Amino acid sequence: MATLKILLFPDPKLRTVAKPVEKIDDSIVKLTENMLQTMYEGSGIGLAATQVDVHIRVIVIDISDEKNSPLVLINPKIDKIIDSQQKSYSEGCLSVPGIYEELKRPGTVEISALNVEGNKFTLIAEGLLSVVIQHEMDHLEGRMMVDSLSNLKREIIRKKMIKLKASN
Ligand code: GNR
Ligand code: NI
Repeated sequence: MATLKILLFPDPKLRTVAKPVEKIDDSIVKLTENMLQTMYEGSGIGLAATQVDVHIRVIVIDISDEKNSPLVLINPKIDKIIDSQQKSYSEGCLSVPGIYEELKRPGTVEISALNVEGNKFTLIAEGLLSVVIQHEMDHLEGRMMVDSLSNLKREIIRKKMIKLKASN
């Protein structure tokens, strides 16, 4: 396994729209393993392939405290918004380290995806899981947490991230 480099905002590659996975082969399995390792190493609870500069529709998630419940979603879709009432959550992002922003999203959603064996599954996500899945699916569309902020706030964050990159 390998740790992958995470792209940082405002890297324009984070704006790439990811393509569907057509065939789940060894390279996809290996990618999911490396993404999980990268996520755990960064103390994240989710990671989209976009963030490691691979522009296909793959996300990994683990919201468990023990970090022993990895979830892989390939070609994820929101089938149904079950509770459209927007819920607010303080979100972080490994591509915008150290920044937390309150974002509103639908509370409960029904998701379908393929697992790493290529089998379709559905799940009803609520609470933190729902937030993280929606956050990761935004990455696959080239959208980011900072997009809904004011231009001023986004500009402050952009400058912070450029300084952070220069100091690394
Ligand atoms: O680690 C992460 N924590 C988090 C907290 C609240 C809402 C969303 C997230 S996802 C984030 C990891 C990440 O950047 N995924 O793209
Ligand atoms: Ni993120």
